[in-house]
Amino acid sequence: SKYVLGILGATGAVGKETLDILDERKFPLESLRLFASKRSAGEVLSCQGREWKVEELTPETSFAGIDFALISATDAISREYGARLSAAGILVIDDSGVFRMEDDVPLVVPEVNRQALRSMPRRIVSIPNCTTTPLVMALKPLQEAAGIKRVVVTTFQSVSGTGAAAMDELMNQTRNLMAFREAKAEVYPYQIAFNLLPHIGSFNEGGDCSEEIKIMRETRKILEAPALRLTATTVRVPVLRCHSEAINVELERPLKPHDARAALAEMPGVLVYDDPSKKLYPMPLDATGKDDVFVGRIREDESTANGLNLWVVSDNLRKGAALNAVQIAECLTEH
Ligand code: 2RA
Repeated sequence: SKYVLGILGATGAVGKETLDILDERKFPLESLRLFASKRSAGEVLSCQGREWKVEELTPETSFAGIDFALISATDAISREYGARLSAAGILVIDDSGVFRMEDDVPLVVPEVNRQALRSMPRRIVSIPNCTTTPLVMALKPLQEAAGIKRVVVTTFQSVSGTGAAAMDELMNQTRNLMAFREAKAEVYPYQIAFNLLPHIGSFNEGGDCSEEIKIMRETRKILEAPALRLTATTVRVPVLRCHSEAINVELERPLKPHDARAALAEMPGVLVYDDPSKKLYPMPLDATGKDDVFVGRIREDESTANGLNLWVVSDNLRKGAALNAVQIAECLTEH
């Protein structure tokens, strides 16, 4: 059978990636309804060889006939329309953080915890933050092979995580600096070109930022490990696409790098890309546009018992958002 999909936030970076992925994966589409703000309404986007006109999302919009709604817009849109659409019997796949930590909303990466899709009392399923997904994709096989005691992760997040305006800001600042002109910072608090910002989201009184809190809470929920000891530092870097993560894991039982590499290689959706002797390690330029989570620099951490270091790179617009959402829709349409 075929399905009617609604995409809220269709003209954003994730929305456009979603259309490409629906095309590539030949998702069984009966039709599409694309929604965006007034500013983008009227745009025509193509998917599966057909043209689709973007509609303005308004409180009067009728969603009749839609089977699945993919939301990747603002938290306010997710809060208002996620509730409204699911109440209308539409299955909502939400990319925001609004519902992720609710007990009656599954938080899903299909390769890691697809079983969580069995219970969706509110007809809402959340996809994780784009830094959480690659982390749990790498941790799951290690958790199964040797148990996990503690994780320390530092992220290097591209500006596409903030959106198209941030990508423009990085490019414009770089051009201006190359021409010895002033580089204005509007999207970010400071210049991002040739700089690093250890600040994503908002700070709490303890000095953690909301992006770090999200990674810690979401990872524990997805791995069903509420007591997992985990700490994160999130950094915005002057890269256009892909998030990278330096991950240090303290396992419960011994696991040699060779065996860790084998466990990771067996994980669907993970590509082990790791041969320092040939200068082979994951980089954003390798993972951009790709579906896999790239894992490399797998090596023992001799500073602790059963310690392991690894380096993970994944496309934050694809597996970090759009691909994960489409894969969930595929899971829900399989009979
Ligand atoms: C970011 N993870 O990178 C957040 C939202 N995509 O900005």
